[in-house]
Parts: sequence; C-alpha cells; structure tokens
Amino acid sequence: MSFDTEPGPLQPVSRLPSNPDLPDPLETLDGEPVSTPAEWRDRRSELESLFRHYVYGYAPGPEPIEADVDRTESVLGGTATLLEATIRFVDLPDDAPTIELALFVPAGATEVPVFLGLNRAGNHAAIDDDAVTITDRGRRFGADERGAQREYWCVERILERGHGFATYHCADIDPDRDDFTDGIHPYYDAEELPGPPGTEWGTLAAWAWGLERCVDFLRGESTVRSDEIAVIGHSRRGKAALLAGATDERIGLVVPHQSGTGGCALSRDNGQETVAAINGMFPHWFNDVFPAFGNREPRLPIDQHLLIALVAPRPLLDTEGARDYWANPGRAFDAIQAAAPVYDLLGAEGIVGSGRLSDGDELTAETVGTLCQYRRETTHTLNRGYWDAILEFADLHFDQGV
Ligand code: GTR
Repeated sequence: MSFDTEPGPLQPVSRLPSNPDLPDPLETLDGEPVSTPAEWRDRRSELESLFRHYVYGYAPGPEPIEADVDRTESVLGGTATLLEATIRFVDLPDDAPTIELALFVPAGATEVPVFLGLNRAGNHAAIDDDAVTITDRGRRFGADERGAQREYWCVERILERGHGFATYHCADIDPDRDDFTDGIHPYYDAEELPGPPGTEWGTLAAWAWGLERCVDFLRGESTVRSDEIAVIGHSRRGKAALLAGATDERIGLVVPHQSGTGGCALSRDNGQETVAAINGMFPHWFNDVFPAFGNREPRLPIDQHLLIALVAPRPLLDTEGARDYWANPGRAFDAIQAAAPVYDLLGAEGIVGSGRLSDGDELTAETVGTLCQYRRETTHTLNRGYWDAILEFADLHFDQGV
C-alpha cells in the first residue's frame, strides 16, 4: 500500500536507459528474474516506488479517520437505505477537507459487495432523490441538478443486482485545479512525504488516497462485505481508481473505465494522448518528474501494464468505448496482455480466450478470466450497457455471489 513504499536509489530521467520495448514485469530493475510469488512481492514494492517516483508522486500514509454517519431509510421509493458519512481526518487541522461519502445499500441488506465510484458531479447527481445531501463542494464544483448522472451511475440497477454503491465527489479531496490551494495538498508538507523534491503527489494520487480512506471506512461498516469492495472511475477518475486498486490490496476488484493515458493505456507508442500532451494539458495530475518523459517514453522504467500487474491476482475489467479513440483502447488491450504473466505467476486465471469481449458477448466463467477488456460501441461515456457487464463480471469473481 502507498504507505510502505520507500524511495530507492532511483536515477534522474536523463540517466535512465532508453528501451523501446515494454519492461518485463518479471524482471527487476537490476535484471534479476522474478519467478516465484515471494520474489513478486519484492518486485511489487519496487514497481510501486517506480510509479510513485516517476509518475504519480508519493502520497502520505493512511491518515486516521473518524466518521459521523446519518442513516436514511426508504430512499429510491423504498428500495434503498442511504448512509451518508462525513469522514474526518482526526490528526489534521479542523479546517482540513472531509470526504462526504454516500453509501446506498439495498433495503434490508445485511452484508453486500459494494462498488466504490469516484464522482465528478457531486453525490446528489448520482440519484434523483431529495434524501441525498448537496454538500458544500457539491454545490460549488458539482452539477446543478439532482440526478444529473443518474443514467451514468445506474444506482437502481446496481442495487437490484444485490450490490451496494458508495461514492465520493473528487472535489472533496482536490477540485482538479492546478494550484493545489483548495484541497488536501496544503495539509502535508513536502518534507513529510517519502520522496525527493518533485516527486510529491499530484491530483490523481490524491484522489486515489481519498478512495483508500473510503475503504478504511467501508471495511468497518456492517452492511459491507469488506473483502468485496470494487473501485470504479471514469476517465481521469478511472486513472485514480486504477492507481488505488494497484496500491491498496484491500480493494477486491478494479474497473478503470475508459481510463486512457495514465490509466490502462500504455505510454509507449501511444498515438493518441501522449505523455507530453497529458502533462501539457493537466500538469497537476502527476508529479513534477513525469513531464520529463514527454517524447522520451522509452526511458520510462515502467509502463502502464505494470500498474495493471500490481492489481494481480485480483480481478480487473478494463471497460472501453470502441469509438473512444483518445483513450486508446488498443494500447490498453496491449497493456492487459503484457500484465497477464503476473496473473499466471500468482495462479490466477488471468486471460481466458482472447481476453477481449464486446457488446453482445456473454460474460461467463468460460469466456472471462480475472483480467479482461470489454468494449462497447460507444464514445466516451458510462451507461447501463457497461454496468450490466460490470455487474456480471463482479458476480463471476466475488466468492459469495449475490
Ligand atoms: C481528457 C484527458 C483524458 C481524460 C479525459 C477525462 O481531456 O485528455 O486523459 O482523462 O479528459 O477525464 O474526461
């Protein structure tokens, strides 16, 4: 997890060797082979340091939390119970941000698997029901209308299928601006973080850290099956969901939806959003080292297949739009294939068949392994068609089923 990574003796970017091929998941930085699950544990730590150091930045440890929970029965026409948790960081100053987590569970549920989704429009946008609080940051940075993202999150469908849905508004932790004045960042001095200057956490690492703090809360919540917490995010939030899933092994299943560059899509040979383009447009998403790889991607000692490999042996479904060209589903699929040897090493049935399904294909134990790409004929969006496949995938992998 993010808190036990220590920066190793890492080279400046200019001294890294140039390698046009993808780094081998099963070979350490020093060229040693990784051939047992025990050796993978060390390679895992090495990879996590490399991603922190060169791409996302080092995040702080797991800040202790305390939560006030409000419970509302009879939400969504009586089908759901809503729990709203204000998650506070007890050792940070009183004016530090809080995470306002909304958790919907089927009415009468005792213990359910939960999808934890990072939202961009405020919790009140997820369903159209006055029971959901419009938070201060939801009002400032979110959607004007309740239920604006109703057809995107499909909460009713998730609950009907026996899962819970939890969500937090990414602006609670960082409102996605490039000045870091209005979120969690000012509450940690650079010297408190493990890496050298320039390797401090960007927005994606902060959002992922926020997801981990939600997991801290959810694991103590009696209606939640603590080993069946899945994370999902779309696009920039899909990048953060993948990072959280990669670094926090308590997360049981990961769905980086149309996550693109900095998510599932490889940085090498990416003819869509390049490393230079993403850092030019969104300099605050990553640390201050990553931009040095713009037009020098072969120097990266990692690539995104290795972030996917960090999820192994846990299930990962990469959902992509066939017409979402900018997110580059093709290079995401290449990443999935390149991560598969780690699933094999850990004894998980990673890729089954071609490892790629499309709308119309059935997701069954015969067609889907632990690692899979699923494409629909869409552009950049999330909707019911995706959710039906995602829920199918979760039911195939979560032990107890629903
Ligand atoms: C785009 C960005 C992508 C993706 C997307 C989004 O402009 O280039 O990497 O994250 O925004 O978050 O919708």
